[in-house]
Amino acid sequence: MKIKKVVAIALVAAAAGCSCLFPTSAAENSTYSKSISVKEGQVVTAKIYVNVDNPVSDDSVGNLVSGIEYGLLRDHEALSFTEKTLNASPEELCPDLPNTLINLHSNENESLFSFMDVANPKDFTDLQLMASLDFNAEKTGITTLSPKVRRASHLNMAPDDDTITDHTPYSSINLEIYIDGYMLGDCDKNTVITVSDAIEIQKGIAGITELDPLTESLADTTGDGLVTVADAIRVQQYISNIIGFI
Ligand SMILES: [Ca+2]
Ligand SMILES: [Ca+2]
Repeated sequence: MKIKKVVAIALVAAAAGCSCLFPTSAAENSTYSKSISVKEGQVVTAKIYVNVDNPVSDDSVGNLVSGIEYGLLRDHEALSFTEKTLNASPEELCPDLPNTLINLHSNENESLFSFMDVANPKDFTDLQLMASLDFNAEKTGITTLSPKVRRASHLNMAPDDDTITDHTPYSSINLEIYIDGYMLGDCDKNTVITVSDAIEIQKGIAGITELDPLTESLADTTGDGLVTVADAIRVQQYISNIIGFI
């Protein structure tokens, strides 16, 4: 009932014309997976980013998205929520989203978020920070975080059409990982990723420097439990904008 009412109000100002076009192509990564190697006692921060490309050519809708459901899958025996994250408000967990409109449901391994604001749809063309979550590493080893967009949608604005058009195939989701406050790959811990981080990794591989446990975790950008040249290459790819996330 609430959705229909909002649409009725919106229709007064909306341009006429059908907006109920169907997607014709799809982005590839509405699911994503990232492995990291952590040591017991480290704090892992996972920042979830989502964007939704413009799937609709009708200007009356544009790229405004009214709702997104997204989740993060993890092994709860390896990564447990910190007290800070457990006690955080939705506004603190999802600082870039319109307030009061986020629901968070969590079971053992999955946290599911839903953002819905039919009255104030939001442009998700650029990456948006959807949540920042802190975890305690409960054991040493490789663990995997898998975020997923379950649904991204807008309300159609055409007369007699208050259905929801699915944008999910056009959405992409990514993770930015921090360990003990340092971004994955930031091996010299100066809060920026530069070529000197790749050099630190290469020095470690060559035995010129010994990597301490935190640096070892930060250096393993591929998340396979080993520090190799592939990790340095990943840092260089990030610096060169070949990849958007380490
Ligand atoms: Ca750095
Ligand atoms: Ca590695």
